[in-house]
Amino acid sequence: MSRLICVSNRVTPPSTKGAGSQGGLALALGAALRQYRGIWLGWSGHTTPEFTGQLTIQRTAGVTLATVDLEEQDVQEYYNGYANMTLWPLFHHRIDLTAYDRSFGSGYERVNRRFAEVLAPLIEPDDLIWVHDYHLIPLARELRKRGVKNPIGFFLHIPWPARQLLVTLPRHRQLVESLFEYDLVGFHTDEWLDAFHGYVAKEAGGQVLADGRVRAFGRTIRARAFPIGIDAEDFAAIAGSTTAKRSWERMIKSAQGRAMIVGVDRLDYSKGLEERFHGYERFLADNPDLQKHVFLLQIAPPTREDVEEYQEIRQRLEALTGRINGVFSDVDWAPIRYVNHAFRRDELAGVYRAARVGLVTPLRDGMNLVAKEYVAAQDPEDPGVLILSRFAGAARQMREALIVNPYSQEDLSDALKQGLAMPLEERVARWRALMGGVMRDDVVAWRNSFVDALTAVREAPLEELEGLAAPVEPRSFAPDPASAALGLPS
Ligand code: GDG
Repeated sequence: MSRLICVSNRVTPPSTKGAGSQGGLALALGAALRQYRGIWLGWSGHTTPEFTGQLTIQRTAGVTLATVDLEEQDVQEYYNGYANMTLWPLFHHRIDLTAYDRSFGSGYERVNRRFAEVLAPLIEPDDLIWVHDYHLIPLARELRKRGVKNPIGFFLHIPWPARQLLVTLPRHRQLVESLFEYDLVGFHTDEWLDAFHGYVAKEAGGQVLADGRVRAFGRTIRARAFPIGIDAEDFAAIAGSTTAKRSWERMIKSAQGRAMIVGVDRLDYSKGLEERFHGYERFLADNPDLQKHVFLLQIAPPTREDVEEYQEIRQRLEALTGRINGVFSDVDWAPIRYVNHAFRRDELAGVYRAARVGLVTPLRDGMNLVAKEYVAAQDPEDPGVLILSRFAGAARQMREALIVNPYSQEDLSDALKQGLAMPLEERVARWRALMGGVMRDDVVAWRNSFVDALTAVREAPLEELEGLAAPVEPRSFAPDPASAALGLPS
């Protein structure tokens, strides 16, 4: 078996089970790499006055974690800047929040060079290299410049944007061109893949071939959808732990017979929290008889607190929670419990299990792992109902959820009413179908399918395949529903 070298902005030791809101990527990758031989490289989270490229090495369960410190300016320009103020909002279709500063772009390039500088000497001829997420798109180009010939794959954990929005990015061509230094590029869903194809065919003048290859900028790569899953077995085990049971009991006791609706999200504007609260408010107003029989528990640990938009959304949510609670509360009941800190994973599992409804309503989300965790934590005899935004990648797989348009308060209100009233038989039938998918398409299946596809690159280099497949032109591109929601032409 080849050694697998993973690179992502941050790394998390695979055994981490406790509190934290590291986010989906770090958790999933930690699980994917458990019991795997390889190296996982990333930023340490610390700064140093001057970049030295000195690696801190930690060995755990077969995986070598290698971390490097960055300079303060790197963190400002690459992480807070280009990654979180440019690419994140743009790829989530929030061009109103996107910063287009040149200094961010040059910091991003510099840090990608720095990652390549420290990584290149570690690479052995048989290694497979797997780069993760929008922080590191140009990394393969920098590695190729340093003579690395190994298969290199890239996985994007967030959506690929509609080309009409991507072109607002200065140097968008260079960014996409650098993706063509990879051998394999993966997305969560066909929808994000279609959007990528759209850019390639219509903006870059490239070709999308019938067998999954994509040709542009004088290079041919493979691009495919690899839907990520959770570590379902592990999560089910966590859900059965003593801590999870205690947390479940605590929730049931404090609910006092009321039905709990739960939301768990990093505090991020892409997660649709304000729209969710407005939808819930609408539900309360539409259903006065149900008001005191329900409550919403929203867990929203803050992230990226150095970025202004994240401070602002926190303030807005606090104000909104205060207003809704002020209007609807009684002396013995408040409609929203809003919690701003992270829980341990096992506690979270107990909270999910105690909730009659899991409310997952992002405005745009690569996949969304909370939806899958909610399902995995349910009691098979008395499962809750998942309400899921159609704009989460997960909606492509989790068809048995109640699928909603999170922009519509009425849609949310109707789905809450339907979910809370759903008979046991229907809840069980929907849950069984959802749980089958969560167990089958788990994080190990995701890792295996990506690594197999990357291994195949070595076995059948792309040059040898040249000319085997005819271009599929013109390709019909499925309209991106999020673009449609924004009124964009498809
Ligand atoms: C990115 C993409 C894609 C949340 N609060 C707590 C906590 N969490 C954990 C959840 C879940 C994770 O954070 C969030 O994962 P998501 O997938 O929902 O979202 P992102 O962080 O935005 O992840 C996303 C993912 O990458 C993987 O590719 O699905 O679309 O945006 O695991 O449980 N964990 C703990 N306490 C909390 O309070 N312990």
